[in-house]
Amino acid sequence: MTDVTLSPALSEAEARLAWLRAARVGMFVHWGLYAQLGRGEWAMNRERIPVAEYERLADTFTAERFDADALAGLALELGARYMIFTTKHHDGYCLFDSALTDYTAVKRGPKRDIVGEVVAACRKAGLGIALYYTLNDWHHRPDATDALEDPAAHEEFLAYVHGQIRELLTQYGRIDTLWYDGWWPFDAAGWRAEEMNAMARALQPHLLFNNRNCLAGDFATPEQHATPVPGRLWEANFTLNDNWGYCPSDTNWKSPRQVLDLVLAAARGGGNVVMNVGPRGDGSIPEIYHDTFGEIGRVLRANEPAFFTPDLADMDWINHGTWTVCGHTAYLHVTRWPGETAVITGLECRVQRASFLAGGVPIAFTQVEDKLTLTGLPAAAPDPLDTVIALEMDRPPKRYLTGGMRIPRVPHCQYDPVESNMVGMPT
Ligand code: H79
Repeated sequence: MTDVTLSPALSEAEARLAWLRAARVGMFVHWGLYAQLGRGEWAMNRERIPVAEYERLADTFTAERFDADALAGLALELGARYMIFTTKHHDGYCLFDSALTDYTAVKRGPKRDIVGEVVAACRKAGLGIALYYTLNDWHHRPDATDALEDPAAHEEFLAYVHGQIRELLTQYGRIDTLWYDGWWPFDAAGWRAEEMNAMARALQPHLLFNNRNCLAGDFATPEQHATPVPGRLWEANFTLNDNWGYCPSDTNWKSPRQVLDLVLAAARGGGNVVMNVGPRGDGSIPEIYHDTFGEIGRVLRANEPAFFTPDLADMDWINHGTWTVCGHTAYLHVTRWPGETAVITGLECRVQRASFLAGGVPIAFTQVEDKLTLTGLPAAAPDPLDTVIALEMDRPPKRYLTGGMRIPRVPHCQYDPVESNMVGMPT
């Protein structure tokens, strides 16, 4: 049998992917003409705004308060290691300089190369750079499906899309990731996606691709959910409210606790999480992003090893929160502070040392068989969002799946997840 881990092609792909695997957190930015309408990034489509009418938004798009350095600063506040920026969303307006259209921020509107500014700011801040580029385009080809019956139109559209990808990868120096979106009018053959990726990688050999041009790419992109994809790097992307583009009526903001839970889900399951920011039409950033992202970044910075873990964590059923795992250490993320005593049961490993990760102060404990009791803890949570306790074990941390109520001598059903109806469950 061939050992695939030794295949040079695979190790080359893994080497390319290493920085993204280690990054854990990214920040998405959705900004374009739609931000002026303030009804999300799909307004043109959902409201059937005619192209000629929508286009006029380019003339009032001044970017007066758009500051790429402020955006990069926000990413650092979040603890993000990279930024994904919308160079063009489905509305077709390009925030980069393109020789293939006049519908760009350089020629119409602010008369600035916004993508150039963002790339420079990310580079200065030490952030990885991912360029979001939608293939579908409601401006250039409002109904792309008609191209399927018109080979010449299809060719013209593909030349436009491939040509713009070439521009993005030649005009701004090193780009780390190409983040496709808007694949649905065509399949991989319809986009000539193999050729697209080959051209892109020839231009920038280290470049990573997502999976949204109908090819597998280097990583999966679950949208608005953090479902691990076994055996692959996955990067889950989320809005902070329910819209990617600016939408002031949408006040369904996630709390810092909810965002932290997403980061923890990623850290437990070998994935990344990307949080979106939707600046206002003038480019300014609503304060709530600073407030929420700042809380997350504070916790990440204080507990780095507990979030940048390479190992998958097992069963998540701990009274006081959850854990992440690195080698023989379990990082107990206490998100529900129990007071002076904390109990964890079901351990199939022995604790050798317990301490607060931030500051390193040791914690007294006893362990009887599977049951660990931490004592002498402060009455109130040192950090109410997440206090991390490092538990150093004698082997890789493992818990029994039923949470340690008992170690059964006979097989029985697992309690998580409970089926909606109990049909098929062992009795
Ligand atoms: O940029 C953000 C969204 O605007 C974009 N991806 C994130 C990062 C996105 N665009 N579309 N989608 C996500 C999924 C939309 C799918 C559907 Fe449809 C829209 C299903 C039904 C309407 C398009 C048209 C696909 C099928 C029919």
